[in-house]
Amino acid sequence: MFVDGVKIYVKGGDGGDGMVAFRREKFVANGGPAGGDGGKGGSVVFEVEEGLRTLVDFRYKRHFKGNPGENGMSKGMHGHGAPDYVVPVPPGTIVKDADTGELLADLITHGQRAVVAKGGRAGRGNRRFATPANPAPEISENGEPGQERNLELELKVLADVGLVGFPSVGKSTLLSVVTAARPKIADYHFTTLTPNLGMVDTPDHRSFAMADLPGLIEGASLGVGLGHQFLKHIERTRVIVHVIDMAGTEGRDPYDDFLKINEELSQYNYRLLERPQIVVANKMDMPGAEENLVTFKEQIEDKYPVFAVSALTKTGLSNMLLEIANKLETTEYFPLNEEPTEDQIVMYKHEAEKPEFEISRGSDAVWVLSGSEIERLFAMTNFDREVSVTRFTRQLRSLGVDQALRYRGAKDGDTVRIIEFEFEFMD
Ligand SMILES: Nc1nc2c(ncn2[C@@H]2O[C@H](COP(=O)(O)OP(=O)(O)OP(=O)(O)O)[C@@H](O)[C@H]2O)c(=O)[nH]1
Ligand SMILES: [Mg+2]
Repeated sequence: MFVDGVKIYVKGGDGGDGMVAFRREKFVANGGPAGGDGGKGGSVVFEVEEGLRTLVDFRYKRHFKGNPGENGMSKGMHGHGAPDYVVPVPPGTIVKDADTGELLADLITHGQRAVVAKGGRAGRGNRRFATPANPAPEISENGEPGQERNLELELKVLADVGLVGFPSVGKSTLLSVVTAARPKIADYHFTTLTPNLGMVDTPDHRSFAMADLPGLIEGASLGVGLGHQFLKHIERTRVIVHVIDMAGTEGRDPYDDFLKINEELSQYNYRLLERPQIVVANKMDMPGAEENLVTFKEQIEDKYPVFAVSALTKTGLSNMLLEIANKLETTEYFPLNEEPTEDQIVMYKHEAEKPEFEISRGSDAVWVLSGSEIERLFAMTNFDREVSVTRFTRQLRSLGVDQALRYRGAKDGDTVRIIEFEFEFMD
């Protein structure tokens, strides 16, 4: 688990002021009160958007103010209330009052909402203050100021993928080249003492959280090295990425490494071996690695997919990431027996950009495209005219949508949906 935290300021919109006004009619000496009420101020509301994975947007924008309600008007007209200011947050966002520490909301499921700063109530116009004793009051109310608060947002996410392997095989290096995380990298054992977490964005725009777990050694299940502490982290990940130094830099045999680590995993919890495992043959840039890989593949037979990469020269990474994302899509979450402890929480700063679009599968097996850029283009297209439809499909292609759909397995004739518009996928 990692925590991403930010502090922000929120303020609900002020309520609109009520008005003091009187009717002016011909031949009526003293018209009655006619000042309308103000409108209510807009609240600041957080809403879970499941496509979001980080709080990175809040690093750039830290002030959120609801719009004020309109003031009341003469002739008894009320001011309009301001709409709520809805701010999307990722699932797993915990909202606390930064000054009191009070927990305000724990936002988990898509669409879940929390009002974090209430808009002010509207002020009443003088019409509301008329009584038999005072039929022409000159008073009105001002709108209530919106609620104001400093908030602390935290995001708690579990790693989807854990990198396991002997010390110094390049787990942290690998994490550093596929995410924005900057873990410590060095040529001595146990460089990593607590897991670092990064967000991966695959070439076809899927994302998942990856952790570089501390190195395992023989006997870890008995507590040797950093032992149990580390195996506990692995229990929390859905897919195991087993990193192997294919060059045998430290004189060990790669296949022997593979067996030993898996033995430790199964000693700790035999069910860990039921988890999908992807083997990453790292350090392929080193002499001897190619020959070792040939032997290794014969030994491992076809039991696990093997990806030959070099974290150092950044080769072979795309296919590896696509396979991990595929495995994640077909793997359930594993129930945890206990709450994570403090030592499993590490800070993580992520500056990656949001993908331009996302592809998901609707319950009716239709491919669903979403994302602000696609939705903007969609909104600007007049679907009554064929030329503009053609232009739209061209725009999608240039965003890489066609290619990504094909990657995900879309076939000619499949239905693709954007908002409520559906079309047929064709190469
Ligand atoms: N030649 C080569 N060296 C690599 C590669 N990947 C990592 N290294 C080097 O291997 C050493 C160990 O890398 P780390 O990423 O710290 O290894 P680790 O698996 O995280 O190690 P621990 O945290 O100690 O378990 C460093 O000196 C890296 O520069 C690679 O693909 N090729
Ligand atoms: Mg490391």
